[in-house]
Amino acid sequence: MAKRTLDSFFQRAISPPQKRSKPSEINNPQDNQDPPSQHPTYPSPIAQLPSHIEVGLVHTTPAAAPRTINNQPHLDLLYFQPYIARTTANELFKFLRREVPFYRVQYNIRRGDTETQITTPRFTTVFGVDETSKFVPRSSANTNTNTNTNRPQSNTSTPGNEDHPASLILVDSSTNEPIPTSKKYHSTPRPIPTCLDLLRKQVEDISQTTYNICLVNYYASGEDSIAFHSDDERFLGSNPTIASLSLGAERDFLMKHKPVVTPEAGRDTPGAGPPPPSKSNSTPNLNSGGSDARPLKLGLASGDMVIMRGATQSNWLHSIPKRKGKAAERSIQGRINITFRKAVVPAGTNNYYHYNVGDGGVFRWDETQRRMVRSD
Ligand SMILES: O=C(O)CCC(=O)C(=O)O
Repeated sequence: MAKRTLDSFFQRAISPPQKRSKPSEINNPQDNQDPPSQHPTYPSPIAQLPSHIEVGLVHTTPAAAPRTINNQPHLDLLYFQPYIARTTANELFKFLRREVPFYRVQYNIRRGDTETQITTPRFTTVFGVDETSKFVPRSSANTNTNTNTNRPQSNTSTPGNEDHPASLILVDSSTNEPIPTSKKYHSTPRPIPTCLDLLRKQVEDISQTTYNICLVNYYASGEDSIAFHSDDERFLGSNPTIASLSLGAERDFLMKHKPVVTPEAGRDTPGAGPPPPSKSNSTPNLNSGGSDARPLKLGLASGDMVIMRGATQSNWLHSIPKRKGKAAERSIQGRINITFRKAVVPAGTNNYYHYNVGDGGVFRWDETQRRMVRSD
C-alpha cells in the first residue's frame, strides 16, 4: 500500500469518534446478555465479550499509530504501542485468561536414534481452519450429497440462531459440502469464538489482509517462553503476514536475522535442534543480510501489537526468552499472546492443532488458586 494511503488509513482509524462513552461508564462485566459461543468441538462454552471491553475495542483501536520498522535487511514490521488502550487490554487479558481453554502440549522429536519428549514451555490453544475449508451455518451448507458430516449434536445447537457458533459446520470451501473431518484432518478444527473473531476482523482491517487461524499462548511466568523460530512454513504461503497481539505482563520480543545457510532450531528445543515441526518455506539465505543485520529487542506491553510482513518470516527469527530476577517478578502477572495467521492448505490446520491442542487435558484459569488447573 502506498505510504499516503496507509497514513490516511491510520489517521482515520485513530481519530476520536464524535461521542465516545468511557469504558468505566458502561462497566458492568456481566452486562452482555448474548449466549456464549458454543460448539461441539469446545470443551466448554466461551463467554461473549463484556460490553465495556467490546466498546473499548470498537472505539479506541488502534490506540496509537504504528511505527514502521524496515531499516534492516528483509525486515518489515508495524509496531503499535499500543494497539488496544492499556485499560481495555488489561480487562481483555483477564477475560480471555478466564474463558479460553488451554493445553500444555507434549510431543516427541527424534534426533538420529534418540526420541525426546518436549513439553511446550507455555499454555497454548488454537481456533480456525485453513482456506480449503470454512465454517458456515448449517442452513447454508450443501447437504444434498454428503451424509457423513461433522454436524453438531442437536443438544448443543441453538434453535433459531443459525449464526451461533453451535450451529456452524465445517464445509469444503469450493463445494460448500460438509466435510467428514476425520478424512481431511487429524484433529477436528474449531471455529474462532465470537470474542476472538471481533479482534480478528479488526486486525484484518488494520493489516489489510485476511486471517483464518487464531493461535493463543499463555505465559504463566518468566519460566514460560518460546524459542527462536520463524513462522515460515509452506502451509502459510510465501511472505505471510502475521499479526501478534500482547496482553498482560510485558515481555521482551527478540528478533535476529537467520544465520547464513544454517537451518534454524525447532521453536521449543533449546539451542541447535532439528528443523521445525513442519516444512519450512524459506529458501536458504545466501546473501549478506544475516551478517549486516543487528538483533532487535522490542518491549511488548499489554495492548501492544507487532505485525510482521513481507520477507520478515523467511529471513528473521523471533523469540520470547525466559526471564529471571526482577523481570521474572513482573512476568508473574501472566501474559497472553494472540497471533492471527492465514493457512492455505490442510497441513497448516493439522500442524497447528497437533502442536497447540494436542491430545492431553484441558487447563482453565482458577481464580482462587490463581493458576491454570486441569479441568477434565
Ligand atoms: O508470544 C509472542 O509474542 C510470540 C509468539 C510466537 O512467536 C508464536 O506463537 O509463534
